[in-house]
Amino acid sequence: VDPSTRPFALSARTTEALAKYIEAGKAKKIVVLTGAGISTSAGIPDFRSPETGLYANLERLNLPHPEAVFELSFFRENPLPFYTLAQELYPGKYRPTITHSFINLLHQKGLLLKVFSQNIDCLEREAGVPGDKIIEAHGSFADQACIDCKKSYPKDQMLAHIENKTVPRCVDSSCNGLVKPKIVFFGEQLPSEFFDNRHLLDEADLCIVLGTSLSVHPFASLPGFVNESVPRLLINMEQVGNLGSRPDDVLILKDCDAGIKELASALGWSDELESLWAGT
Ligand code: CNA
Repeated sequence: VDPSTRPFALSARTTEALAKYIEAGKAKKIVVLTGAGISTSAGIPDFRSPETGLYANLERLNLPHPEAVFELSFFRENPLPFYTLAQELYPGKYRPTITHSFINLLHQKGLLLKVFSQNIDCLEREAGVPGDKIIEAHGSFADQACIDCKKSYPKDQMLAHIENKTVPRCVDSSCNGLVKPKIVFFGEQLPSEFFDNRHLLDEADLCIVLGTSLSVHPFASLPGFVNESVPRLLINMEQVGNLGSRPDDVLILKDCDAGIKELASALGWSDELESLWAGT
């Protein structure tokens, strides 16, 4: 197709064409959707990558099936596997990746509308993205409560339990329920801010999907809310969801950090990005 007559937002389905779209000031409300794949290079395993993913390495926890570690019914019976994992995943141990810094760079340039993250590692925040720009769709370790009476549990005591891989119990001894960080388990409702902000996908003038298998609902439905005429970029090891099905979808099927560096280079932002990342 002759680029000048291509009746779509992008002149071609390439990184360069997308960079031109951004440089032309057409992307000022960017929504970024992230998953575990943006944190693997920080040293945090994802769930589903064969061999390296958590699900492939959970035998040692003696689970009936890998997902059980994030199921409330299993947690009630045996909370220890979750606390073993929590000790590994707990925020503060890992450095944000250059991909996380790119999200912060979008924010600093005033182009980031919102980032919806499925991750519980808080690395978007640690990269410098302000809290009000982040929707932690699957909750976070920021808060914790009893799963029965819902009473809040002190942070310092929680930290001690996480560090020792022991199981905290409700502050109310007559309840004695199990305490769990407010990360969303399978079957649990997502935080209300997820639903309150979902409409932003419809306002976006660019959607960037990074490092997710898009296999967990309702998060997986978010790219579908993006306007048909708005470009969507996927940077992931594999094609996921229906990304690629629209004329303005751009797919960079490789490592997130490599794909992000490619995009930053096309935008002339490489030095800025590297120095932002160096400061994390
Ligand atoms: P997932 O289902 O494990 O999928 C990860 C996706 O990323 C896959 O498509 C991989 O091919 C891809 N991928 C892995 N590494 C890279 C890389 N370096 N570059 C590009 N692509 C890569 O993870 P999702 O996030 O989609 O699943 C949702 C779950 C995973 C959420 O509920 C998270 O809470 C949960 N999780 C979070 C973390 C974390 O906080 N870092 C870690 C593990 C799991």
